Amino acid sequence: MAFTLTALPYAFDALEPHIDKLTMEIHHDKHHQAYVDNLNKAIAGTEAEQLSIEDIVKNISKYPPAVRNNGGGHYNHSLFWTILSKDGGVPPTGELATAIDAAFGSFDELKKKLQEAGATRFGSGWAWLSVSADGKLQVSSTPNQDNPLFDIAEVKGTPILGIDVWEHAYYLKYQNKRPGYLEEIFNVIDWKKVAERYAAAK
Ligand code: MN3
Repeated sequence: MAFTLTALPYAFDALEPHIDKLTMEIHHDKHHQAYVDNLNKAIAGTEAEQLSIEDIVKNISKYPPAVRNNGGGHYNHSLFWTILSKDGGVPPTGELATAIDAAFGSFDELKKKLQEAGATRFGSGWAWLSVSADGKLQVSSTPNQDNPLFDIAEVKGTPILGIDVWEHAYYLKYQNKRPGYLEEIFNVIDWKKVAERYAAAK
């Protein structure tokens, strides 16, 4: 069973002006599609064809680099699209807000840590908010298309928010100004979706 690319849950221009339409089109239709296609090629004829993407990335050390790069790419982008929304930008409430305050002191501190994780990731990668095995919130970053579910991740956990800091995620609008992108994206992060993922993960 081959993996397929799911349509974006909103229009390409839904996140304007914070994330521009052309970036969303190329990012979803070209970059994510390529991860899906190359993942399918990499696992063709192997047992991995029967597995979910979660089961593949959780045991990523068993697989060759093409599965690591493209399986990670497929998982990460599938998560990324769902935690963005034109109605985003409203800080979390309820259980997630309480957990953020307990772990980081305040929402603003969490935001600062995520921006720092994204800004200091050299080259391409992701900034993450994840839930550890013992239920704690943690911020980390990974190179390339790695993620906290990987059995070889430095900081392991269940990702509930991922911020793509590859240049393809922001270069058309922000050029070399990654910190500008990392400020603006907070206007479209859907913390209700992150809270749903938190409730399921902890
Ligand atoms: Mn990307």
